[in-house]
Amino acid sequence: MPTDDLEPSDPMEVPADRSSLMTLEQFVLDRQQRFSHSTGSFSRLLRDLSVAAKIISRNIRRAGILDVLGETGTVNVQDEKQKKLDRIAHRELVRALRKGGECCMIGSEEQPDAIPVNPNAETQERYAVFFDPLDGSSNLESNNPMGTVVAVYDSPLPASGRSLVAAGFVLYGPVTTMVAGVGAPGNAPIHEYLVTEAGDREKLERIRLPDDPTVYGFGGRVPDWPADFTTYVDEVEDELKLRYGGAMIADVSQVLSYGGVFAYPALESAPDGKLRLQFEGNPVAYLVEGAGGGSSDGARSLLDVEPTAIHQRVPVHVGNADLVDRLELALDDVRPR
Ligand code: AHM
Ligand code: MG
Repeated sequence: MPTDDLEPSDPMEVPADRSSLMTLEQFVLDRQQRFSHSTGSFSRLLRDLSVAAKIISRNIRRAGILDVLGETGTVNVQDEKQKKLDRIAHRELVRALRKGGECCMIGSEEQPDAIPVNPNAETQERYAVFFDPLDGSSNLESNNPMGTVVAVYDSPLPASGRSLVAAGFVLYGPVTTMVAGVGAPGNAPIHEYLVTEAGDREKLERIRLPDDPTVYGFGGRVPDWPADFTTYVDEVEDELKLRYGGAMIADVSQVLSYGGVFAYPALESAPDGKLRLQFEGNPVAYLVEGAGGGSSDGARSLLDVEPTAIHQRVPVHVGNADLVDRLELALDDVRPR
């Protein structure tokens, strides 16, 4: 056998056939031509987010050196201790979005109220953008992955998942990737990009959940799970293997790659669960449904949950459609919402 065959290929090498590759900007321009109420705003918006993601990624990678590990001594609106990197990520995203001028309102996990942006500016399209700047930041200490989650609404906040026009997440893992979609909720095509310092963001294949799911990951303490959810877990445990990392974005990314189900369910001690609808439940539902899967609060698609407050919590279940349907059947005891 020629030795060449044993050489690993250089992952940074551009394949000879570039036909399936395009930059993030090209992809968004292509999508928005088919999406009636849009011109160039998505392209600029995603470019701004990508710039912020690179700065956040750089800060995470240099966290030890730059003394940005640890807490700030403040708490956010949920009374959770803020880490320095939570604040840095929030600041960079707000800065990028203000500068870009495509949004009229910003919501953030780290901010109690929505922030109006350039209220007097006259632009054709103005979106409300809601983000969790650093999802899973408790993973910082243990050096596990974290993410940034972004929801772009064509409606004032709090907004329904049905008014999403784009959503995405950035995963700060061994490499930094962005998974994003643009278009009507429910079937927006979802793509993955490599976010590099050199500015290359090449499109990989359109993401579709594998038909044969293999992983599950559920948050919350087991004794705190309601009995009907535990019944569902018993079924799922027989079929799938447990992989739970404690950062929603990393756990959802596993489901997108391998197929399966992620949940942060209703708990006995917290009937609305832990995760937030506007900037966690809705964007991941948009992405997973766009990849051919399903989402549920226990009774309906997360995209159909009525928005009542900007920091409202919601039980989150996303994954292969069949696994989500079976979850809804198992939760026959769901409170009306
Ligand atoms: P955060 O937004 O404050 O980081 O909290 C959300 C995170 C999710 O990423 C993850 O699914 C969940 O909290 C993990 O919680 P737990 O530690 O209870 O498993
Ligand atoms: Mg979060």
